Amino acid sequence: MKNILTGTVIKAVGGVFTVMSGDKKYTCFSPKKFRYQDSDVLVGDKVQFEDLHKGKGVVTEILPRKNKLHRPEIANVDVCFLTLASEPSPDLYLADKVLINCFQEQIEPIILVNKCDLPNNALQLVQDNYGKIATILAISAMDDSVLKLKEYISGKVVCFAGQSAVGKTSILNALLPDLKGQVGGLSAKTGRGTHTTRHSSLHKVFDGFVVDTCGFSLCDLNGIRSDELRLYLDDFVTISHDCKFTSCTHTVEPDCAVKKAVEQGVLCKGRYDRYVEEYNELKDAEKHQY
Ligand SMILES: Nc1nc2c(ncn2[C@@H]2O[C@H](COP(=O)(O)OP(=O)(O)O)[C@@H](O)[C@H]2O)c(=O)[nH]1
Ligand SMILES: [Mg+2]
Ligand SMILES: [Zn+2]
Repeated sequence: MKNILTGTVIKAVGGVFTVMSGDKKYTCFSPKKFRYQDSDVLVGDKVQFEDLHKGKGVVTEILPRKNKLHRPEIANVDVCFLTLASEPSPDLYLADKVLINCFQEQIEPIILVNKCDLPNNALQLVQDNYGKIATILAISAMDDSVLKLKEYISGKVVCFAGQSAVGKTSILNALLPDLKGQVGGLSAKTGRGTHTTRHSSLHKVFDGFVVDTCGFSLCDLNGIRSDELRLYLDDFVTISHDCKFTSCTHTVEPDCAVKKAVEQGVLCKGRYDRYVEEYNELKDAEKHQY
């Protein structure tokens, strides 16, 4: 009788996969057939594997993926910690893009306002802009407020996103003291282990997994058309049921509930203005395509 187990791929180097099942790690190989499909085993994959002996195994099946990020190449991301701080001041255009991509990939965004040990004027700004569409946590990588992240990591696969120098690597190091001990900390430049591998891995934290490389592909808008951008903004979608036209882009149309909400101060004006800018940018790009 074969002993088939289920686990999560936490590391992939040169065709050798580390699979975590319960609290045990297995060194697994994947049969050649997976390599010729576009479905080679990825970090984050939930797989079935045959337990051979002495912690070795062979992958027998890749379970269906919920999503797949390209940079880093990771499957099944559940949560994104979008990290902001008052210094450097928040790039809300970037934050908008990350939130749109999260919505598209079915990733739950949690906004971390980091560096709250310092005087902080970012929290209010972030609440005004995103309070209706994401959970916002005030933290500092320098104290034990990172423990607040426990309930959001537990049982999930979590990646970080956000602009440079907001403290992503510092928070990771606070969550991963073992990793710090093992590899001398993560490089501030790349967010990767300083002398381990070039590949992204999952690290067990609080009964969940954290990706050690920032989710760069969440930072660009790819393949979203101007006329569907509005569908990725949850707060706009809710309000838009009262727009006169169901296809209202909330820009030039009359009787637009979104524009009305902005005038009444119900919807953040900055957020709306950025939407119009992003909408026009996408529209311009589409014009140049044909
Ligand atoms: N005061 C304070 N400084 C922080 C905090 N988190 C990060 N930093 C500092 O901010 C700088 C950038 O941090 P880093 O983790 O490299 O940011 P990353 O580029 O987002 O990975 C470093 O000098 C950190 O020491 C924090 O919570 N409080
Ligand atoms: Mg970093
Ligand atoms: Zn409208």
